Amino acid sequence: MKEILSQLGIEATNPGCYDGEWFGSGDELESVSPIDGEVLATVRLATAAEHERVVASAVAGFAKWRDTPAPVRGAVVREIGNELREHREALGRLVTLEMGKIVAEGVGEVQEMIDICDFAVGLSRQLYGLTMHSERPGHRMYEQWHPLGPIGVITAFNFPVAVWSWNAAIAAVCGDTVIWKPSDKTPLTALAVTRIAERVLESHGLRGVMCLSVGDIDTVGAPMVADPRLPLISATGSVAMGKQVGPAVAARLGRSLLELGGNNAITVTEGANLDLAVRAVLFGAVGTAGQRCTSTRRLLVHSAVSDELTSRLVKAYDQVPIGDPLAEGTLMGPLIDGQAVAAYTEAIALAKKQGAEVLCGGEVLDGMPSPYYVKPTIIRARADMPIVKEETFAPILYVIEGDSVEQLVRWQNDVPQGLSSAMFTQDLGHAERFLSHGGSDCGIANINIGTSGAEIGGAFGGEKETGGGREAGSDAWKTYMRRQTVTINWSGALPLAQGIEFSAGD
Ligand code: UN1
Repeated sequence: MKEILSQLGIEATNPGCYDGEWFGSGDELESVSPIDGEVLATVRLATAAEHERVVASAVAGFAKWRDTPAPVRGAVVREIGNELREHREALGRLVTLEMGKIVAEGVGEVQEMIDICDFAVGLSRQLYGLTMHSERPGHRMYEQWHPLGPIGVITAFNFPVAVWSWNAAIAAVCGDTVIWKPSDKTPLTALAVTRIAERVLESHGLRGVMCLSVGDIDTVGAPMVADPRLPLISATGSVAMGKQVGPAVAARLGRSLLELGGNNAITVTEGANLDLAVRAVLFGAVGTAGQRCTSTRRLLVHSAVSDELTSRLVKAYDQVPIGDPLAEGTLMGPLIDGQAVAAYTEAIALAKKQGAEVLCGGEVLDGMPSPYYVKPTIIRARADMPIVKEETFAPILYVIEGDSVEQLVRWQNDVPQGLSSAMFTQDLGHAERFLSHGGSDCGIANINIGTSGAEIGGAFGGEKETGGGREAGSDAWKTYMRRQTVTINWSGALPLAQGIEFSAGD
């Protein structure tokens, strides 16, 4: 543990702010590993004045960064990607230490960072605008994309490093500077990432481009959200958090990019390949201990295959190795903290009260190095039970049986969230219906692939209470830029659009 921390430049006590220099003199925040409850290190939080200094640096940094050519910005991001390659294993293990996901997933998360850096480097030469044909003679129209400004990035504990990179790598090539407020449950991974970026930024003499402000809601979160100098706030977390951030940013007519909760379902039709379905459900529902926003929370299964699929899943669940996420072979580590364990237990109790039946799991494990290890749980439920409409950030899977694919897809959509969805089927008609306008209402819809583990090349995000934001690939970059429509008149006359005549005198 000590070795990983020192390799990544983490000391016993660390300043929580970075703007080109490190500082931080506020309260001390302990980072506790969910693996064994040990304190890994502490961080001195930003005071109000220190947060203000970070914002001022990001504002000043923006004025220079926006004038750096985009491909040159891309070259800086390439170097950050290369630094991440160097530190892939160590950073992945720190993610495991601080967050509790297994090493394969910790390292996989760092791989997502590397991937988005590669994507951003290419993007830096492709920030294309359209040209339009003007209705007026001797006029040219086009649109161009300008950097937007310093942006605020609020991230959650469950993807403590990748979500920053989806925002920061894209923002950087777009010419924006970033202020990062990480989750107070995972500050060390944020420090480690910032130290990695620092080496590159410093070698180019760049200040205020990728900044960090670790602090609480009152000192950092709320001021950031209310700050008119930050034209975009990108926030990942719970629906409850989004319902605070969204209206607060809107109140100043700012732009927000929200990535909130999911209540993702896998629908399995008659004749589906159940071997694939079992593996996808297992990864989606048990992977990351059910703490992805894309985790599979509902299994909507056709009655013709329900018994077989359920019994195969129960068998697979019983064989999941639960324990130290750093150890090879472990598939499920601990939940993040006691609050998460309480949410797990409460959801199961509520489900039982609503008439659901626990098929396996449902218990907190005794005798583990911390009280945060639980059993992955399968619950037979009905679509009309209120509990199945809620996102509980834990490895709980509700199995709901139905008699027609139409009914299953209706149930899939009948929840407040709309992030990820999947159908397992060999029937082209069912697959196409699922992907049609009246099919899945989610931001992500997969066929014969589970709900989690999306690639960075697509735009990531979802609808309804998931918040509507899109980040990472495709044209998600447009949210990070300011679109400008340009019309140039080289005709020597002044014809008005829509054929309006408006002249006086001559
Ligand atoms: C999240 O849980 O906040 O698709 C993000 C996935 C990952 C990202 C999850 N690429 O599961």
